[in-house]
Amino acid sequence: MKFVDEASVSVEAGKGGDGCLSFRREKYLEKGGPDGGDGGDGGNIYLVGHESLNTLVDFRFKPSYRAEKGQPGAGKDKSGPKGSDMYIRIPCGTSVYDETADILLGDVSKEGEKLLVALGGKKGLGNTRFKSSTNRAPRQTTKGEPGESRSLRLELKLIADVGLLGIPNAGKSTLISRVSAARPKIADYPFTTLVPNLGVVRIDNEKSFVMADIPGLIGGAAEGAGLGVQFLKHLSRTRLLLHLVDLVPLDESDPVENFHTIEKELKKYSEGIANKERRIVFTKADLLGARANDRAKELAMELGIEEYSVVSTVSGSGIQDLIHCIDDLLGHQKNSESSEGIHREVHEFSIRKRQERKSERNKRQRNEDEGQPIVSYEP
Ligand SMILES: Nc1nc2c(ncn2[C@@H]2O[C@H](COP(=O)(O)OP(=O)(O)OP(=O)(O)O)[C@@H](O)[C@H]2O)c(=O)[nH]1
Ligand SMILES: [Mg+2]
Repeated sequence: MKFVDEASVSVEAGKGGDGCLSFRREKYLEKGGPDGGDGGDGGNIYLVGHESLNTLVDFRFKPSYRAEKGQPGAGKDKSGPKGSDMYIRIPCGTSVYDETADILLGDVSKEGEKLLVALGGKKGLGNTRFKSSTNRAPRQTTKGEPGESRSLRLELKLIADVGLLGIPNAGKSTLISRVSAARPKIADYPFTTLVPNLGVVRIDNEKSFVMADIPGLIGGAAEGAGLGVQFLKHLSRTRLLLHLVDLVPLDESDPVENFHTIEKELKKYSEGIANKERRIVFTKADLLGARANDRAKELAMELGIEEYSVVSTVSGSGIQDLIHCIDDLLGHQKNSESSEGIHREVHEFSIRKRQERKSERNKRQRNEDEGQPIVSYEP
């Protein structure tokens, strides 16, 4: 399942209506006073949260929006009607950024929550407004102001209860395909998964949870190595992380080292995510047969952990136990962490990274302009 989770949208609020220049004309009244009405304000643009939506894909087909303009004023002191406000529906959980200024305008997280993204232009004033004791026949009016226009970037973080973590090839996609209807690509080479996958795991008729499979992480992921960092943000709203550790890595790497690599990246990326509750899941037990449990115990001791699961997605061993364990952990967990804080942290991290990349690009550009070789450049 391809999940579109970023979209660029341009919005332009309505222009304000112009003020009117008019004088009263009545029978027996040759020179009536001014009676030009004001224009109407331009329409605003709001984004509104809708629970029934879960993708930003529609914005790929309609990326620009314009609200109605205010109507001009008229004689007889008639004001022009205001332009109607425009409400654009977006999925709950969308973060809205001003793309040019690179600032977060807000998060829309609940059904019906509104976020003003473009303010309608102010109305123009009719000449009635300029009447004074010294000027009884003003010809002055003002024009309606243009509406605010912005380029927005929308980001939808996948809302999953459980996130899967692990190095490439750890068996994340195989696990989600075993326990849910998600059918991601599975293969014995690293970085098979390129986009996150979501799957609904059914426990019984009434209970289910959502699991997210993200691309594998490698050392340096927090600095942008591999596919890591752009997908770690998807874990910011999960309640539980499963850290999958391959008992028998294909590349003969050390499972303990692999475990620490991922943990280190999480800490570097966000304390909030690193502090989330984790369950360690040793995978591919079938490859060790009867020795799997002993090996898992050995590794757990080395890692200093007491609670863990051992599974094989090939034989199915340990899978049902794991699902019930997740159910327990989700059930027992109260909203202990402040997800607000985590979001802010993740957001600040992304901005810092973007700024670093931008200044690096500028530096390179300057070097190229000056015909100088780049002395040191770390991607
Ligand atoms: N024998 C055995 N092989 C497994 C098991 N789980 C996964 N595999 C194999 O391990 C390889 C990698 O599995 P994936 O599920 O693609 O791994 P991943 O963690 O999603 O990898 P990336 O998407 O690259 O990060 C595939 O060849 C799977 O068939 C298991 O329980 N037993
Ligand atoms: Mg995968």
